[in-house]
Amino acid sequence: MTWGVAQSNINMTENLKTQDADNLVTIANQFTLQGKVRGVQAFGSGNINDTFLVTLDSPQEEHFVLQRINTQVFRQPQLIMRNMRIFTEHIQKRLQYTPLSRRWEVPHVLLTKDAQDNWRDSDGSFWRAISFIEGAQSFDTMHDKSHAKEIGYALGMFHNLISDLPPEKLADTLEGFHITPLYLQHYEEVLAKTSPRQSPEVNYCLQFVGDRTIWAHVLENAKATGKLPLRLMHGDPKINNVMFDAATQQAVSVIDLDTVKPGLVHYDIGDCLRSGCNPTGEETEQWESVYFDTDLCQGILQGYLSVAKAFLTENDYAYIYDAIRLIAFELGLRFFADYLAGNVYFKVKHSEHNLARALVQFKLTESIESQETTIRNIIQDLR
Ligand code: GN1
Ligand code: MG
Repeated sequence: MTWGVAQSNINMTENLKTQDADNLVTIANQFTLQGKVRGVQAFGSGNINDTFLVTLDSPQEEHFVLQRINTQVFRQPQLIMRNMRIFTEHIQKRLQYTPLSRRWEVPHVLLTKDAQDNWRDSDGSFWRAISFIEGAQSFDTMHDKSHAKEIGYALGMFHNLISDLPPEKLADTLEGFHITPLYLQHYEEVLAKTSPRQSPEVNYCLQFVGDRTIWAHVLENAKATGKLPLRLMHGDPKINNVMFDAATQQAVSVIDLDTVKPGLVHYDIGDCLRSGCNPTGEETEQWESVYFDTDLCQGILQGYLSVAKAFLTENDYAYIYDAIRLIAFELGLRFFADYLAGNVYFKVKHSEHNLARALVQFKLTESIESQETTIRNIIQDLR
């Protein structure tokens, strides 16, 4: 799946029951300040929130993105909106004073007719609207090395543009997010309450996690001992959250900004690489053929460092390999724990979906581990 209207075959309100579609139009209308809503369609492939693309008949604004925030996950959705307004305004100002020589866009929050940044429907659902990056699209898997460099550039540019905003200006919108020891603790609690159906796949996962519990503290230890500083991060810079200009094929935006908050840039570097260097994609069912492509890794890091070198320290480089390995492992652990818990966090299409996703990430972790020297050399050569 891709984000971007250029590629999608828009059949207005397709897949939505008539009543839902009417409701969605009513909700979209709250955020429509000019023109009329022509249609609302399900959009994207997010695992947490529900996302829709609204099409307007206004020449000034053709589309916007409408989302229902999953408040089981984001308990204080108003903090997301506050954060988003703070950092998007910060970036806009920076770009105004020091314009870039190429296209770069930052999605912005759209207000309701009452100038609010969210709207609660009669069920209490939390709705918000974000501007749409027109003439752009995203991809679930990497095409080639130049695509990889652009992905890296986009993450570096995103980090660069928020690097002078003090981390404490933003709230923690999702406590424990990317704190691997807390995911381990949760996993152990879930395990204590369940007796998973035995299978070679489940046993593989149990063993895989068990063998890595001590090492899994690596980034949190580095944070606690001051080796890695708290900075602002994106939180979810996976490959399909980078938008590409449909004509130039250059990266033009990083979207999905709900988890921009204080953290480690290493979580982002790890997440970007674990998603970008897995040529089969994270939803593949062929988990046995999953591998980590070091050529794409070189491309992403080259693109990233072309923008991020300015703010990285010696220690930052020293932990990049661990970050790549850890975030792949951590996502596998999160999927596996959710499978054991009965699929309560990530949306699933079938009951074994999270197990399949966990196997993909663990296989990827194995591939990263088996290429440690190559990956460390790539990092060393780019410094
Ligand atoms: C979730 O909802 P989505 O797809 O943007 C998750 C990320 C995972 C990702 C894996 C808040 O993101 O951490 O990396 O799934 N987001 C949250 O695809 O947990
Ligand atoms: Mg996300």
